[in-house]
Amino acid sequence: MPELRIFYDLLSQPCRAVVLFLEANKIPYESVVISLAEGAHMKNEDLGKVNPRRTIPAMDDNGFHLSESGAILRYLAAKYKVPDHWYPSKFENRARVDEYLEWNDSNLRAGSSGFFYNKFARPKVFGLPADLVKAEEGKEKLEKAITTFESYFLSRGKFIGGDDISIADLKPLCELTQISMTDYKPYQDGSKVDVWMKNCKEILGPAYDKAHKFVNDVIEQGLFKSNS
Ligand SMILES: N[C@@H](CCC(=O)N[C@@H](CS)C(=O)NCC(=O)O)C(=O)O
Repeated sequence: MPELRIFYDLLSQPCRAVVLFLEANKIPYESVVISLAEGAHMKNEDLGKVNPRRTIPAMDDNGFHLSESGAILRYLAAKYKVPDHWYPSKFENRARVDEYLEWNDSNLRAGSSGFFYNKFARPKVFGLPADLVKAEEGKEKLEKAITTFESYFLSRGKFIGGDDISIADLKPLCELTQISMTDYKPYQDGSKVDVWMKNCKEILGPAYDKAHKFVNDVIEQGLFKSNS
């Protein structure tokens, strides 16, 4: 049994980012699946010990407990000595990755999760009324974030850190795959962000498919289409 335990739900964007990284680097881990829809994050005793704030992803590495996907990704990249491009040792390149990770949660994630949670997850996952005002605010924030993402964060090459994929790419990728479950597409076919997504998917290959099994099933079922 691997000593690394990861608490996650593939419905969650930051959880998928961590699972993607583990799968892409073939790092062995024990899955502890926490169903957000069933409120398991509030009840699971082990999760309460590993992360008293009860958010996922959370990690238990042989007694070392960590939450926050960005911190978990940096920790795993350092501990497992993965190829350098994931979290570059050259400090300028690493700073670019960190710059994105600092920006993501209050911009691109705030927009995408604000839209998705209020319009789709509340009614279709949690049995709560949709909040369309907050969903609209999320959508506006997401569109603004995508403009910045393209003009600034994707200005240095194929990926955020330059020509190679890094942990920074995994977070926005999973935010935008969340939106791909809906009938709203916040960017044009062939746009910079669209091409970047295709490049990420291509390079991640089977790891992408494994982490996105839930997303791909939902797309097939049309669960998060506005009129379903
Ligand atoms: N900034 C955190 C966000 C974690 C987060 O919000 N996770 C959600 C699922 S996407 C969660 O655990 N929600 C349950 C809750 O907040 O009670 C990260 O990147 O790990």
